[in-house]
Parts: sequence; structure tokens; C-alpha cells
Amino acid sequence: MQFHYINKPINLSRTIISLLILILISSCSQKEIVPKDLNEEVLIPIPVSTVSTGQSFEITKNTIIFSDGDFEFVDKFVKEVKAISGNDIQIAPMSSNHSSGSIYLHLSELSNLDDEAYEMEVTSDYIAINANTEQGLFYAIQTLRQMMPIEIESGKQITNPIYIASGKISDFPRFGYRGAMLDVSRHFFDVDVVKKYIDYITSYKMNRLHLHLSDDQGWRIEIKSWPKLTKVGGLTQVGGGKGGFFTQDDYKNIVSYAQSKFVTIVPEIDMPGHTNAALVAYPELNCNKKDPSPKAYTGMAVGFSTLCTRNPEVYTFLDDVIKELATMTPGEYIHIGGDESHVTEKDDYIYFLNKVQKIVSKYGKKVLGWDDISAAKLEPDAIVQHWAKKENAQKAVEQNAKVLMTPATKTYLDMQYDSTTPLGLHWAAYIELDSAYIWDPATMIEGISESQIIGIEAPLWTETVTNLDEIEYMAFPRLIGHAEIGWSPKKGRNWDEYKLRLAKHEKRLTEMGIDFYKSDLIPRGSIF
Ligand code: TNX
Repeated sequence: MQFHYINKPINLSRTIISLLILILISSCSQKEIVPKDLNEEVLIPIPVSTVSTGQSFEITKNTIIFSDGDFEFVDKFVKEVKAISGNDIQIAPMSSNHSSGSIYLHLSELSNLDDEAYEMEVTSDYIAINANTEQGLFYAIQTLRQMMPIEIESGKQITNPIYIASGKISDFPRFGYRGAMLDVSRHFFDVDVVKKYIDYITSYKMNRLHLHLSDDQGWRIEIKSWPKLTKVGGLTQVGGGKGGFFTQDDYKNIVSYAQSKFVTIVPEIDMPGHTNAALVAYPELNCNKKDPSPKAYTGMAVGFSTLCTRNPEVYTFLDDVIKELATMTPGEYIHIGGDESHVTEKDDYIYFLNKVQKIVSKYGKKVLGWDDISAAKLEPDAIVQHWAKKENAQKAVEQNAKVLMTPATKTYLDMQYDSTTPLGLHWAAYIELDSAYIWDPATMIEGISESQIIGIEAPLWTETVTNLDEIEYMAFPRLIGHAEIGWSPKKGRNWDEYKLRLAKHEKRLTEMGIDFYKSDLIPRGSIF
């Protein structure tokens, strides 16, 4: 007893220390919730709906991703998280054993979700993503990436914890066709550049890449039954460089890479004009009396070449080309060009288009063509790509065809931003960032409304564009505005809000290593 009393003061201080330790332990185990506002996140394209709950989810080394499937893009995301945070987060099959602090990727069968739609709920305890398709999950991950620190783009290590803003996102696209086009004919770009472009467009939820594979300056796709197309016609480009071409294996490689990112490749063989490279390789397909034996062309003019539309051999040739191309192309469209055939007589042009459309249908594909093709009788499921004359697009819808919107004055990425832009052309317009963004596909052409439009595409013609840096400079940031026009609802989209979002997003573009155009219209300074 005595002993007890003697020690009493010591016991008291021990009790106090123990209490302090207890308080400390309990405050540590009760996770501190860092406030974050989902509405402050810089998301492009802007989701259909976001509701912030003001808290956040922390991605830690204990985070597990429970997934309804084994998805390549999830593995890639996990690698990216590891690169920046050092956290080796685990992926596990979906199970009923929920563990606190996890991410759930559900392939659901929710009747309210479109194929490309997703829903995401972020709480301080979990992130739950629902989509009916793998593609929907892929888009959710693209959104989640934009909610991550920008270093996710470069893989640079960070020391701060990763907090994801809490709330609910519900998202789906406005249009099914959200595309970009790359002209690999005027200048050739190899498989790696094309893949990089696919990476870029898919970060913004685009799902089509149209490849302009042939033109006067170069034929870029190997056709085994007509080998000189690439062996002769592939070896030139604008300015006289060595050109190049995709072997069929290269092309298949691009197609499957694109598929892994839910992109459909839309291959274009431009005809009957824009065919000088093919005519150099096979002069028997030519019957232009003014230019009986065409030479390789390295200039930038258009509208001077034509296939000999009344020569039956031309259709044997095209049957072979389209057959080989259709076999390598899982996507539904073959693009037949059809633009600027200025040296083809009108009757011959129509005769030609009727025959070519039938060949495309015979190989199970749908016809896509520049709006000039509406001069002909269109196949029932043909799509017309509006670029120049609104009358052409109107003629197409009169024939019940649907329209792909690519007005040159708004979407052409080869147009200069202003008169000082070192690259590009300006025959359609100078297109600053505001002009590229302030338009709407459904109100652009009288008589053509939303239901007649399959979507939008941003073409990059490359007469003046020679490498990836230059591609980036002309495409960014206009391209991501087009991605938003294709995905996000028309209501609520406005330039004054978008330019502030873009101002913040520029940091991410820099981190992505993109050499983009820094427009004076975008506010920059400490708050951005
Ligand atoms: C028009 S748009 C073209 C292309 C050129 C482009 C340059 C279209 C269908 N034809 O052949 O490359 O202008 O801006």
C-alpha cells in the first residue's frame, strides 16, 4: 500500500502521458480529410454533370483497384501512379470484400448508361466507377487522370500525397463520331508519330482517327497487288523529302494500337482527283491529254490530277485497293475522298462515284467522302464530310445521308492562328482559339440539325507541317476544344469559361511535353 502511495505522483504523470499518446494515436488513425472542390478540377471535355461534396479521396500504397476485368489501360494507369508516387497499388478482381480506401471499376448493365458513358462517385473512402462497356471505363480513367497531379503526364516523382476531389460525375458524349484527321500524304509521318497522336486524342475522349493515305504528293499504304503505288508513289512528299509509307504490317499495328484505345481508324484513298502519286506509279490509269506522263509532284497545288474514269482498268485497280484496305480495316468506313476533282468532267465524276461506292459496299464497308460527293447519288448509308460548301451538305441530307462536320473555317488545324503564325495556310480563315471554339455543329448550316450529324472531326493537312513538334503546334490547343464540342453538351459551353479552364490546363499540356501555341487570348499569370 505504502508503495502505492509513494508512487502516486509518478502514476499520475504516467496516466497523463498515456492519455496524450491515446489522443495522438486516435487522431492519426482517424484519417484527416482534405477538402477539395470537384468543380475546381480542370476537366476537358467538361463532363455532363459534376456535383462536388467538398472532400477528397487519397490514393495511397494501400489503395486496391477492384476491377470487373483485366484491362490494359488500368495497368497503364497503375504504372503511372507508381511512377509519380512510388506507390505500388494493387489490382484485384472485383470481390465482395470491400476494403476501405479502394477504387472499384464496375462493368455494369445500367439501362441509363450509353455505350461510352460512365459514372464516377468519389468519397473519402472509395472511388466507384460504373460503365456498361470497357470503353466507358476507359473514359472514366481519362477523367480521373485529369483529376490527378499534372506530373501523371510526365512521370516526374512527387512528394505530396495524391488527393482526388470528391463528388459525383455523370458523363456521356453528345456525338458518336469524335475525330481527328492526319494527312500523312503531303508529309509522311511514321507509326510512332501516329501512335502519339492517338495517345493525344484519346486523352480527350476522341474515338476516330481518319488517315489521309493518298494524295498527289505520295501514296502511303502498301497494296500488295499494285506494289509500285508505294515503291514509286510513296517516295516523295511536299518539298522533295524522301516520303515513306506504311507496310500492311505497319498499318495493322496502328489499327490494333488504336483499337486498344477505342479508336477506329478511318482510311482514306482520295479519288478520282488528288491521285498524281498513283498515276506516276501506274500511268495507264491516267488519260489526261495535257499531262500524259505525270511526274512526281512535290508542290502544294490541288485539283490537277484525275484517274481515267472511263477506263475499266481503273475499277480493277480500285477493286484491288479497296479489297486489301477493307480486309485490314475493322472499322465500318472507307473514305473515298472525292474533293477538288477539278479536272474530272462532271459526268465522269458522277459515273466514277457511282462505281466506287458500289465497290466499297461490296466489301462490306460504308462510304465516307468529302461533301463534293453529294453531286452523285449516294449509297443509303453514306456519310458526307462537310468541309466547304454548305449547299453540298444540304444536298447530302436531301438524300437522307448523315453529315460529319468539319467546317474548314472552324476545324481545320492547318489554318494559321493569325497572320504571324509561322506554319499553315489561310485560304479558309485565320482561326484563333476563340473562333475554333465558338461554333456549334447543329446550328452551322441551315436545314441540318443534330440528328442528321454523326459528329465532328478536326483535320490536320500537312503541306506546311513536317514533324511532331509542328503537328503539336498547329493542333494544340485547338484540337482539345474540338474534342469538347464533340463530347460535351451544347448548353453551358461558353468561351469565357472555357478560356479560364484552358489557361489552367496549359500546365498539363506543358507536362505532357506538347509544344502548343500560346495564344494571347488565354490569361496567364500567378493565379493560373
Ligand atoms: C483543301 S479540305 C483540301 C486539301 C488541302 C487543304 C489545305 C479538302 C477536302 N481538300 O487537299 O490539303 O485544303 O488546307
